[in-house]
Order: sequence, then C-alpha cells, then structure tokens
Amino acid sequence: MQRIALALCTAAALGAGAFFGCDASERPAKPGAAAPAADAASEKMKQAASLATDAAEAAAESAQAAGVAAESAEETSGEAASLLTALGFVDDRDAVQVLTTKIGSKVTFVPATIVVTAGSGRKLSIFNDTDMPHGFKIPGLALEAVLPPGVETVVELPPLIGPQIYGIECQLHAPHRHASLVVLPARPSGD
Ligand SMILES: [Cu+2]
Repeated sequence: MQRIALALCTAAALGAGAFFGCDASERPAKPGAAAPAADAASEKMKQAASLATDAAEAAAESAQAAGVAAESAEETSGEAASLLTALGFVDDRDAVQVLTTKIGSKVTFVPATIVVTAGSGRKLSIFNDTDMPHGFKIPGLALEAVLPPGVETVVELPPLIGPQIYGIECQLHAPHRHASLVVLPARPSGD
C-alpha cells in the first residue's frame, strides 16, 4: 500500500494530477504564488522611491527659489536704504528752539511742526513764555518733560529713526494745542 501511494505521488509530481492529496502535487504552487507578491512589493518600492525623488527635487527647487527671493529682498532693501540716504537732509543745528506761549485764548507750541533729522543727540530748547508750567510729551517716543514758566528747558530726544511723524502734547493741560515732530531721513554732512 505504501508503495502504491509513493507511486501515485510520483505520478502527481510529474503532472498526472492533484487528485490524490499528496504534498508533491501542492509544492509547485507555492513559489508561483509568492512571485507575483514579490513583484508587486518591488513595484511599490520603485514607486515610493520615485515619489521620494520627486519630493526631494521639489524641495531643492523651493529652497533655490527662496534663496533668490531673499537675495532680491536684500538688494531692494539696500537700494531703499541708499535712496533714503541720498534723499536725506543734512542738519547743522545744535538744538532746535521752540516756544510754548499763549496766542489769543490758546496756549500753543511755536513752531507747531518741529523738524529734526534721524539719529542720536537731537536736542530741543523749549522756552515757556507763560506764567505757569506746561508739559511736553511725545507718547510715540515715551518722552515726557515739564517746562517751568519763564525759563529755557533743554529736552534731549532719544535716538530717532526716520522718516516718521510723532504727535506732541501737553500732559498738564488738555486744551493746550498739539504739535508734531517730523523726523526726516538724515544724510551726514560731506556726503
Ligand atoms: Cu500746557
């Protein structure tokens, strides 16, 4: 009986048929089933690699574009800075004289538009021509001073960046007329 089974299995292995339920008839099917799965996995890996390459190329292109944009912005900023310097004003004054006085029924700063250039060490010399103290406040520069009556008060401005316009007010009297500080771009003398 054993011999017959062996013979049948040999026959099955030779292609006589898989009807006898022996191992030999099933063996050839396994490598055949594994091969398509391996091919599919290989194809997926190729696709993934291709996608990764595309992404890397796109990232490199974006980085290059960003670099070009940054260079262009730097150039524009440099040009704007040199243009401002070219248009800047030379200021030969040591201090700008200002008055706070009463005109008619109103207390006001004269001039009402104070002009200085950007930079450090700008000074205002403010004479209070009234008989009471007045304030001098520039909220945009966090500057606040009190001007005693009948005397000259020197107010040193913080480093200024222009062009810019700041509001000026008297923190002691709301009806005191407001004024303006105009900061022009500066150009060093001799340029
Ligand atoms: Cu006042």
